[in-house]
Amino acid sequence: MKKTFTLMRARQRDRRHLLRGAVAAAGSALLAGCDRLSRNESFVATLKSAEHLSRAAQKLVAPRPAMAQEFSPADVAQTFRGNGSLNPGDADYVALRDAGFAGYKLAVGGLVDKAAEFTLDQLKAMPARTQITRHDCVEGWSCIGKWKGVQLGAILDQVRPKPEAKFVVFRCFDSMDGPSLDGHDSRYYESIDLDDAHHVQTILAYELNDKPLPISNGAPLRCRVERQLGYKQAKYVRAIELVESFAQIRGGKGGYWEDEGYEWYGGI
Ligand SMILES: Nc1nc2c(c(=O)[nH]1)N[C@H]1C(S)=C(S)[C@@H](COP(=O)(O)O)O[C@H]1N2
Ligand SMILES: [Mo]
Repeated sequence: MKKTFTLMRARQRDRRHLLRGAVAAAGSALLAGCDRLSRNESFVATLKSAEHLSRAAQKLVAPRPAMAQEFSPADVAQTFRGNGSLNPGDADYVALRDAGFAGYKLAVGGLVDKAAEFTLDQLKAMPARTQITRHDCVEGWSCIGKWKGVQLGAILDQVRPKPEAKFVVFRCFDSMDGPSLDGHDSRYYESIDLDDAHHVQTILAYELNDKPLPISNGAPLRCRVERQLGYKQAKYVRAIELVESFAQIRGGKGGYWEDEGYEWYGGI
């Protein structure tokens, strides 16, 4: 048992090394833009293999309180690429968007002592965190952006999750099969555990590169959970729900892409 454990740890260390090596080899100049890294095949391959690092493995190689790397303003890409939904056509979203998101409210509920709603102004009045980080999409591209938002932990402190709450589920506006006429729910959703929810770099961002979050990047509010891959970064967040398990939600795997076969823990 001990031997297997050590071997496993050594392999995981190698993998992390590979990933770090590929990033270092790409050089910080190359990191400044999107797409450029995707031309580096070994980087893409290691990125894809990183998706399979289990949560336990990631905990071994880097304890979760560890910070994701933060970059300098010079590293920020001119334009942050958009991916997945870029402008939801769902009626409730369109109505909010057309009113400049003035009527937006983030609903936070589920297994909490004190369910609450937050307007954008209320969220912006809370202490803000700004961070320059690299977004890594499994499709093989990366992009560095400067995000500003409120820590998810601060919101949780206000609603007070019940002891049995284990996960935070993000409910998004955008239907992945297009707006539904028959009640079929294909809206994007995601989930993270409470460790990641309380991580200092886990924020609900309302600004990207010193401007209001663009629609293509998830306006008015999107999650940044910096130690995980792109698909975990829920855009167009409509509501947050504290749950004990996500087995009863949709496909039961904890997220739109997870239901399609992606790993629930998209660690990098
Ligand atoms: N609501 C929602 N969130 C989403 C997606 C989406 O289609 N809808 N795509 C995910 C994927 S795969 C990526 S890579 C990032 C893209 O974020 P960006 O558009 O800001 O680049 O958002 C993630 N979050
Ligand atoms: Mo992605």
